[in-house]
Amino acid sequence: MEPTVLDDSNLMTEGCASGACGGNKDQLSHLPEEIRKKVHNHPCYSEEAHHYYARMHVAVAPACNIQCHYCNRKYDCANESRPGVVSELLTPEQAVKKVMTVAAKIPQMSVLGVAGPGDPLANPERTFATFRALTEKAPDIKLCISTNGLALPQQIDELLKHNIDHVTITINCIDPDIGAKIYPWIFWNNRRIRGRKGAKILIRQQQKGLQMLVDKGVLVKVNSVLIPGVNDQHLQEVSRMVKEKGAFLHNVMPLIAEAEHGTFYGIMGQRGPTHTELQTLQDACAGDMNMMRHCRQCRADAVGMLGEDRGDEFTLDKIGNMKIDYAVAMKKRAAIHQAIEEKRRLKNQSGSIMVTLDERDSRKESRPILVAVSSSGGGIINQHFGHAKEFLIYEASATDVRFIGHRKIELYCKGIEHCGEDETALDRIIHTLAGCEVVLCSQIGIEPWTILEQAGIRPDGEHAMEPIEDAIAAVYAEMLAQGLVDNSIKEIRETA
Ligand code: CLF
Ligand code: SF4
Repeated sequence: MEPTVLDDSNLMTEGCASGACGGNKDQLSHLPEEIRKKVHNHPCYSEEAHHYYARMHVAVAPACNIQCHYCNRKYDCANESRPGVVSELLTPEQAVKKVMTVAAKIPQMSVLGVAGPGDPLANPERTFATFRALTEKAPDIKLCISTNGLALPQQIDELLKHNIDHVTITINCIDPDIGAKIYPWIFWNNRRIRGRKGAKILIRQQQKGLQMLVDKGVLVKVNSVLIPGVNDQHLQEVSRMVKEKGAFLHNVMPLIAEAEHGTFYGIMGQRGPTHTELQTLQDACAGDMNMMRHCRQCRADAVGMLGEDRGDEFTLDKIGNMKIDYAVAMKKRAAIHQAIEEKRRLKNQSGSIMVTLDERDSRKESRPILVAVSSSGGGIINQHFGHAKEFLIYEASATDVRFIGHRKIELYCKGIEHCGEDETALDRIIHTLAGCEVVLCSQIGIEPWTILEQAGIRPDGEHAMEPIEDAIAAVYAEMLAQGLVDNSIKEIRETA
């Protein structure tokens, strides 16, 4: 048999911009060993794991038992996806074939989730048939679901039969009056129940399901959609409640509402939150709860590292033509997972960034700044400004460098002929980078360099191929030495 060859391409997060965030710190490092084990290779539950492992969703669940004002059935479940039509609805048999194929071709894929396009538990036969087959055929793949929670309590025994360690419940409110503004109706006991009454039942079921899962030792993540003017003042209370009931991670996601998606909110012009509003709320909740900040609002048929979607490579047509030796593929998969773990172990031993930060502990008078980073993965600054589709946003201060989120942008460089011509795109990028004072990238053209500088954002290509957090710490130290991050300077800017 041919030996398994491990090259770094299997271990890198190429194409996964999100793979760069977080460095070797993990927001869950304070948790007990037994919980850390469960999330160790889950890219959504562990920020560190998403540098290395991929997830996939199979779209086996078309129906839904509630209506959310941010969802149109023709589109992906907005709870767990960015809007976009699910390319192919799959039968459980097709889904299993697709999962096995992806497991062979993307060995880093560690988690299979059912997240739509409707609700997995409103389609229990299809969801559980998929899980049953995969438990048998690919026991090393973690199974995961995301649900609105309405049918959760009565499905928990069935869920537990499939060795499911992770469940996401979308909880947008705990007050039925607010719920009535988000959910026009639910379908319950063969009847459509509208308004406050329906919302009250949904909230009760969500909380009951959450409690039952926690009692059974299942890890629960709560997703909440932040809807300005509807639940923005309420989500901190939601965060406190779900923590009290034992959820261990809270993911506050921005509402995506566009008129062309045909959703109620989209058509009525309900806006989504700004980056600052989202971050402020996440920070406010973080006092009480572990927050997820690396969510990419995946499609219900997403495949690959978070932040990338390789679904097009695995359509039914294409997988039908792929010849795979599963025995060989599964061995290679195991070897790659082992190599990933060794790489993580070595990286976690280094801890160089904290030494640098400890040395700067005394400089408390300086103010924090936001830094945008262009990276194609692997935790390093390795992407040209013009090739970025999103920037990773970090907050640097005298005592810490922390990942706080990502901002999607439109590609600045659209090919050799057009590279550098699109000033409108650059204007929009500058708008998206509001609040950031530095952009770190591997290279940048002179034109965008000049325009960014004019906009008050300092472009920096000096740290190409360096670990992100080390580079940010170095840039911050330099700005500190130059007197650019004094509190007094901020006051002057704010007054101006
Ligand atoms: Fe899928 Fe969700 Fe499981 Fe992850 S997604 S079912 S927990 S495997 Fe992850 Fe995607 Fe965010 Fe969801 S990044 S949208 S949180
Ligand atoms: Fe859409 Fe998901 Fe809400 Fe159902 S639960 S209406 S599929 S967003």
